[in-house]
Amino acid sequence: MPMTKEQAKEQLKKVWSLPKNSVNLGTHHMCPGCGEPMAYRIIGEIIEEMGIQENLIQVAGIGCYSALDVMMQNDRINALHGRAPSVATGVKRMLPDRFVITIQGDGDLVSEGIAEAVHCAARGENFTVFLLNNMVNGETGGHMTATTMVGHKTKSTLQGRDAKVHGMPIKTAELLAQLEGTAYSARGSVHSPAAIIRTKRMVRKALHAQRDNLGFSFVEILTMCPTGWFMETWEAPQFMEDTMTKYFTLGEFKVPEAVEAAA
Ligand SMILES: Cc1ncc(C[n+]2csc(CCOP(=O)(O)OP(=O)(O)O)c2C)c(N)n1
Ligand code: SF4
Ligand SMILES: [Mg+2]
Repeated sequence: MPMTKEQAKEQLKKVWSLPKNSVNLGTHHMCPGCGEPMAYRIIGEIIEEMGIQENLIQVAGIGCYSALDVMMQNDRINALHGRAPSVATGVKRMLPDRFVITIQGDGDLVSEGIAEAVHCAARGENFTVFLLNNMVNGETGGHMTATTMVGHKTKSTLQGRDAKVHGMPIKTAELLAQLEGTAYSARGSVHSPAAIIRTKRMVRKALHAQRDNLGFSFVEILTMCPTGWFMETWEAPQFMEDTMTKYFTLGEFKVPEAVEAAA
């Protein structure tokens, strides 16, 4: 049965009601069609749902998304490019009763800082890393990162990434799932309502894993960067559906029973 006008109004109210206590996304300065604000909103909604914003320390990476950090209603430390997981290790070890998260881009975490994430996962550090993967160094002009797909055009690969010259991209969620200290590893996306709902579940499970001291938890979130991809805003989600998610498969790569039970 089609929705009544009243039901549609109620649905829209829900869509437009932003989390109030955890993240204030009222206005921001990102490009139209950027996926990063949606990723922040998802993280903020779960922080709010768990009521942990006053007991959470975010270690921030450096990228376009850094402009959104000031809108997070939680304590925050800015780390050097790629070094957030090491800073988070120190914070969590000193303050084990706090929730500790990092939010990092692919240029930050994968190109420059993959060693940090790998060692933290191997050690089973009990915090949560969120990777916003848009396949470019967005903030510095849209050049290739270690996650750029083969054939994808960026400012430094105008003919598309060439595997012979640039090597193959890194699939971070699969990589970190291999390590014994990793409790949870998954990849979500913000390119469609269904993907957003699924990603929210992943973010919840990752933070529940941390709450229950299960070890390192990780969620990679694919985000649109129409500016860096030389695309119109409306083309980017379709590109993700047709191409990007075919290479970067969405799903969970490590979910021990304890995490499943905790969520
Ligand atoms: C050690 C170091 N190297 C390089 C930079 C320059 N830099 C700042 S932001 C950035 C790009 C970040 O890209 P990403 O993490 O993917 O985030 P996005 O902008 O795509 O959201 C780079 C290379 C830096 N600040 N510090
Ligand atoms: S350059 Fe890309 S990542 Fe940066 S704000 Fe614009 S769309 Fe978002
Ligand atoms: Mg990026």
